[in-house]
Amino acid sequence: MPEEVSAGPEVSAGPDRSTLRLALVVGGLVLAVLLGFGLGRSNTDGAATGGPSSAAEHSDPPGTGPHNHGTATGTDQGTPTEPGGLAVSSAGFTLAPLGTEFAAGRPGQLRFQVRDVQRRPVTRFAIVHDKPMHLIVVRRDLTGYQHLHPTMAADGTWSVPLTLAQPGVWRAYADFTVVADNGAQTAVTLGTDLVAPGGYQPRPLPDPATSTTVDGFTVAYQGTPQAGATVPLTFRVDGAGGAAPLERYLGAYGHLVALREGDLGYLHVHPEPELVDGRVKFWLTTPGPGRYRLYLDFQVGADVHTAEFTLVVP
Ligand SMILES: [Cu+2]
Repeated sequence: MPEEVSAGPEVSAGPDRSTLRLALVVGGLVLAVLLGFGLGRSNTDGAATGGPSSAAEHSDPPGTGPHNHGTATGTDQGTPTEPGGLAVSSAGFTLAPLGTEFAAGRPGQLRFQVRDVQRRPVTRFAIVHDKPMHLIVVRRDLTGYQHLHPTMAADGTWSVPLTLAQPGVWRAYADFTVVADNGAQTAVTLGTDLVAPGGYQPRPLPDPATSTTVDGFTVAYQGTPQAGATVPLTFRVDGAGGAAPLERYLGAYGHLVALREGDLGYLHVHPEPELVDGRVKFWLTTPGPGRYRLYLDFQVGADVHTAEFTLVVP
């Protein structure tokens, strides 16, 4: 009896302790599950998107979201507005140039691969704006802009003739969309430096303007970019006799690239496929205050011209 009595409190205390233990165990499990879920989710995000800077775009299933050259969309999902092209490796893909040195002013050949996490060259790319690969090259002072379309060999090696006109350090951006075995598409812009040895004479960025002339055309834009926002920009192109007869180029009536001074971040631009009131319309995401250089490619009479603007975002 004493044992039972003494056992009584033990027994009555027993359930409390085991309840407590159970609670701790269950709580621990819940915590572990939550933690695992969180880790799993962030891993998935990292694998699918290459980091927070590009989450929105890469989560867009093919054809469902507006395409954006660069990385993230900033319009509808409240997503990050960070520029692309700042890294040689992102979203599990690495830009691997086969040679980065060019003789200034002499025709050369840029060759590169896009490699996956297993270092295998990627060979499946989606056609975006009429091309599977868009290559932008510009000197680090934002001069010498070129927009090229390399061709890919069966082994995944891309090549394109390239001349770096002046000595200096140049930036090359590979803007592409990889197609995975399951059909999932990942849009990435990777960047790498190229060099042309010699005396580098950097040029100051031209003054800001919303109008410029190129090859006899006057190009002007309307729109007020704001830090951290996506806003419309519309461009009008005039020739000698008024509005120039714009032709489709890369699936739209123009192709716009915007680069940030300082780090040469590659901004996100969404083109509208059709003219709007005779104007070429884009949605531009500017990540923050600063100076930017805009490059508008447009085609008239089967020739492509590039109008450049300096933009200051207060
Ligand atoms: Cu292109």
